[in-house]
Order: sequence, then structure tokens, then C-alpha cells
Amino acid sequence: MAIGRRDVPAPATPDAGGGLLARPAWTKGLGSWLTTVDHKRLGILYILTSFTFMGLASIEAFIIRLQLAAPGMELVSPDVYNQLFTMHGVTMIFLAIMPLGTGFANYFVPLMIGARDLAFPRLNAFGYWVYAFGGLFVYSSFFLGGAPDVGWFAYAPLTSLSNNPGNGTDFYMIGLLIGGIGSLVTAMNLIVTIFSMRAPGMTMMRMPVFVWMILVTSFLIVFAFPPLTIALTQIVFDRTFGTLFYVPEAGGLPILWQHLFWIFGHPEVYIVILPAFGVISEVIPTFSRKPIFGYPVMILSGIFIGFMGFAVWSHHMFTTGLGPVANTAFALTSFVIGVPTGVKIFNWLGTMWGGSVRFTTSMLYAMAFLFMFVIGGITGIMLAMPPFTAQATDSYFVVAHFHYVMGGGALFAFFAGVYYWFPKLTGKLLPERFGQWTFAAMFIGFNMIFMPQHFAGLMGMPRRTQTYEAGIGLEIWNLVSTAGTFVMGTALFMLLFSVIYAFRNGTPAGNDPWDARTLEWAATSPPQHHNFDEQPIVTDRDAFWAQKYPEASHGDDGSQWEGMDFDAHGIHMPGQSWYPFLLATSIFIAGYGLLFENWPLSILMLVVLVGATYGWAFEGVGGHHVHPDDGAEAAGD
Ligand code: HEM
Ligand SMILES: [Cu+2]
Repeated sequence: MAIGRRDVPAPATPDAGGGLLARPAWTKGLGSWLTTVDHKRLGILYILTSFTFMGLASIEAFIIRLQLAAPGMELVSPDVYNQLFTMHGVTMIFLAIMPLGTGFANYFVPLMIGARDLAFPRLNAFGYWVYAFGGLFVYSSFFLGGAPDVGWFAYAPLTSLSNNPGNGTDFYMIGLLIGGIGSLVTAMNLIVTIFSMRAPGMTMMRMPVFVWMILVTSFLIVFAFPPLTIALTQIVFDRTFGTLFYVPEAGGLPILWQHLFWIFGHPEVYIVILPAFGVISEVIPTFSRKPIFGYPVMILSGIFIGFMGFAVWSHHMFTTGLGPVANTAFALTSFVIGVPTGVKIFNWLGTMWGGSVRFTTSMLYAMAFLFMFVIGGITGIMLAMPPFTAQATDSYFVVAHFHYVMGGGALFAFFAGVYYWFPKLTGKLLPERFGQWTFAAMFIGFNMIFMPQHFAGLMGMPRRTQTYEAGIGLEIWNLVSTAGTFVMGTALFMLLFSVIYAFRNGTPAGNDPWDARTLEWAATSPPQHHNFDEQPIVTDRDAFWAQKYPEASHGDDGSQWEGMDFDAHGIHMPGQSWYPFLLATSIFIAGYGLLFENWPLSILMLVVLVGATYGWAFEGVGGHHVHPDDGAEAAGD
């Protein structure tokens, strides 16, 4: 079944445009998905792809934990172990959690701001395909000589050709370069969309908090990815063309990698967490039946976190010998960034305070997020103290810290989002009672896995080691931690089962099952292809709530828009296209050309790339108009 493509007949004649390949007009089947430019379909593709990668990363984590269940286990060799934790980290960060935020943004930003699509629909498709191919590229390393094994931050000079002769490191570098293109173009697309495609009356300070957080995140991506791109390119050059950027014997500077990586890497953790903050800021008001507490402060602290995210990177380098002045400066900035984060926590609590709280599954995940994110935040402040980090760095204490932030934080927030928005995506409700059992298992399992790691870490257990000594008190913590993976694993299967079950047999949800506040709930479930029959007019923050309960609204009456016909010529919907997929494919294959130093293949792909770009540029406007009043669509006018 084609989600979000209901009751829209195919255009009478497809618009061929002026390009090399005709614009396709399929509405069903594989071709329709490969050529789609619909933000809802791409959102679904993002969400499904990132959950697939999350499944792979969870399997890797499970093997890691089995290996660590007791001292002296020999389930996997040290070599394979290195590949497993590297791939687990890379996958979770770059291929699972981050694109999950992009997926929600893709699907919901246009709906929430009352738009019909993103500003550049073909660019959006291109971003998705490049991301998916980047992930495939990294994973193909398992079959082509071994996966990356240098940790998710791939410190130099571990990555030099002499230290790491296999192909794994190249797969990491080139794979992230490919995927990074997708993140960058999609971020720019979202920025333009949010700035220029809001519904009449939706001022910046009336935007849903989720949209604001996506805006801040997109700016972070635009500024954080270039340093990473430079660093990755330098390593590719070092390894492929014999440059000496990171070769110490030749005067290269391995520490430069750490600076470039973390000036990207710290903003990256906010790129992961800010969309999660956005989800929480929609879920908590809806299930508390109150507007978000302190909206302007919420927005400002999000922006402030975004700025400060670029001023704390060296807290990842306290033990590299930067000296006391630099360490003190970065300790202070890291303390400061805790303030706006704390403000947000209090604002979420303030939203619940005095509200009529409904403990739905979604709300339970949101509350668990608050609890576990605070734990991760507290250990974060501890690690912001250089003397403390000197003791705890590279230990399981750090592993526990960032899993509370990324797993208990971001992941649980996205689970809240799944339960909240699944009815909008599919028109079906996820089973509530079963969902609450699932939640309980997830919560218990997660804390069983990661709480003991604090103690193991403080007792001196280093991270990234394949085994540990018996008789120094580490056994019990590791055993509990491994037992926890069985509980959380069961919960993940229960979640998967509920999603499949609800998709087939779920109770119909209706348009607005939660009595929610924002515009996506004004659309049908799933939304029609063109989202809204009539251009929504926004009169207040929480635009849909103001429509439903005008007596509770302090906004304007929308009279300045009266008599304006926003869709006088029908709703223009963008046409499908082959070029985004083709362009992404050429980059994907060119990656192998570069990696295996197969220059004819690389040049061939460069030609395809230029050709596809040319075809894209001259493809013509395309698309068709929808006239919801008379239920007919006119093609290409
Ligand atoms: C499904 C539950 C999860 C389990 C059981 C798990 C388990 C682990 C374990 C045991 C390690 C340490 C390996 C070592 O140092 O030897 C690890 C590392 C890591 N995990 Fe997870 N994890 C989970 C979820 C996540 C999530 C949701 C994220 C991020 C979004 C994440 C990101 C990372 C990263 C970045 C590393 C560091 C890899 C490295 O040292 O290079 N994990 N995980
Ligand atoms: Cu950081």
C-alpha cells in the first residue's frame, strides 16, 4: 500500500519536461519509490532505513555484550571486536539516530508549518539516496576485506596506511564523505523551507518547538560538517596519494585530527539531541493539555545550545596535554552549556506542572527521557572537570555517560515520537496496553545495561577492550549489563511486533487521536499527497489548538488573510524524477572507484555525475496541479 498517496489519481499525462529522462509518473511499485520526491514518502524511507541500521547496530552491541558477559570469553577475536564496536558506534550515530531525526523532520516540518513539501523536493530525494548509499558503502566493508576498526572517532595516526593497511579505514573515510553530502544538502533544504514556506500567519515565534529545533540543528549541520569533510579528505589523501597531513615523522600533526573531528563531533551530539528535544516539546504539551511552558525561553536556550556547541570541543581532549589554560577554558564553556539545557528540563517539568497529564506510552517515553537525560547530563558535568576526566577517560564510565545521553535521551525521545506520530503516518493506533509493557521492559533493560557500567568504569574497566581481568570486582557489573541486553532486546522485538501488528490490524486513529496542538493533526491520517486541501491560516502559536478552541486563543483573528485565494490556480505538486537517484548512484560507485584506486571507473562515474547534474538542471519545472474542490487533477499546467 502506498502510504500518504491515497485518493490522488495519477496525472492525465506525465510532464516530460526538457530533460534526458522523462519524468516518471508511477504512483505504485518500486519505480515510484526510487523516483519519489514526496517529503512524506522520503520521511518514511528515512525512518525505515534508520531503524534497519539501528537493528544492525543492536546486533553488534549484543555480540559485544555477550563477549563481555564474563572474563576470558572467546566469542570474538580482538580484531573482530574492534570492528564491532567501531561499526556499532558509527552506525548508531551516523546511520541510525541522526537520520531518524532527519526522517521525522522530513515528514513533519512541512505539515507543521502548513506547507505542501520541502523547498527543493528533488534535492530532498538526493539527500536520502546519498545517505542510504553511504550506509551501504560502509557496511559493504564486511564483505570487502574487513570493517573499520579504529573507533567511531578514528584518531590519527591510528588511521595511517602504515598503522592500518587494510581497507576498513578507507571505507570509514569515504563512506562518511558520501553520507555527509546528504546531511548537508538536506539541512540547507530544511533551512530554506522553514524560512520561506510557512503558512500565512505563522511567524517565527508561532512555529512549533520541533520546527525550531530542526532549524537550529540544520544550521549546526551546515557549520559542523565542513571541518569533518576537510579532515576526512586529508586522510583519504594521506592514504591514497601519499600526502603527509597526519604523518608525525614528516612533520604532520595527528592532534589536528582531534581538533577537526571534535569541532564537528561535539556539535554532532547536539545534532542528535536537539531534534529529540523537539519531539519531547510536542509530546509533553499534548499529553499535559497545556501549551509549552516558557516558549521564548525554550527557543532561546535551543539557539544558545547551538552556539555554545561550537565552543566546547576540547573537553574531549583534556588528557592530550593542551595545558591548564585551555583545559580551564573548555571546562568553563562546558559548564555554561549545562545552563540552557537545565532551563529546558525545568520548562518541560513546568509544562507538566498543573496539567491534566495522560500517561500514554508516548508520554511514558518522554518522562523516561527526562529522567535518563538528567543522569547523562550530570555525569557530563562531572566529565567536564579535567581532573575527573583524567581519571575516567577511556573507561566504561564514559560509555555509560554517553549512552544515557544518546540512548536514554535521544533514542527514548524518538520512541516517544514513534508512539505519538505513528497514527498520523499510518492512520492506525499502536496498541497502548502492550506499548506500556514494552516501555517497562525497555526502561528496565536499558538501565540494567548501562547503570552498572558507571561502577565498572570507576573501578577502572577500560572501554574498547575485548576482555577484562577476573577477580578485581568487575564480574557482577558486566554480568548484569549483559543480562540487560536480553531484556532490552525483548523490548525491541515487542516494539517491532507492535508496529507490524498495528500497521495490519491497528484500530483506526482518526485525524486527531490525541487532541493535539499542531497543524499536522489538521491533515488526514495518513495525510493526502498534497497535505491540505485548503491552505491553513495560522492565527496563534499551537495553530491547530487555536482552530479547535478559539476561546483559548490570544492570537489574531486571521482577518488580514480574508478573501485571499492561496490556491487560485490549484495546488502545484512537484513531479517525480530519476536524476536524484542517478546522481547518488554515481557518487556511490565513484566511492568504490576511489577506494580501489580504479581510475577508469572513477572517471566514468564522474561523467555520469556531470551528465545527471546537467539533466537535473534542465529537466524543467514539471509537476501537476491538484484541484481539491472538484477532485480532479490537471497535468503539467
Ligand atoms: C541498543 C542498546 C545499546 C547497547 C547494548 C550498546 C552497547 C555498547 C557497548 C557495550 C559499547 C562499548 C564497546 C567498547 O567500548 O568496547 C558501545 C559503544 C558505543 N555506543 Fe552503544 N549500545 C547501545 C545503544 C547505542 C546508541 C543508541 C548509541 C548512539 C546513538 C550508541 C553509541 C555508541 C558509541 C558512539 C559507542 C562508542 C564506540 C567507540 O568506542 O568507538 N550506542 N555500545
Ligand atoms: Cu562534547
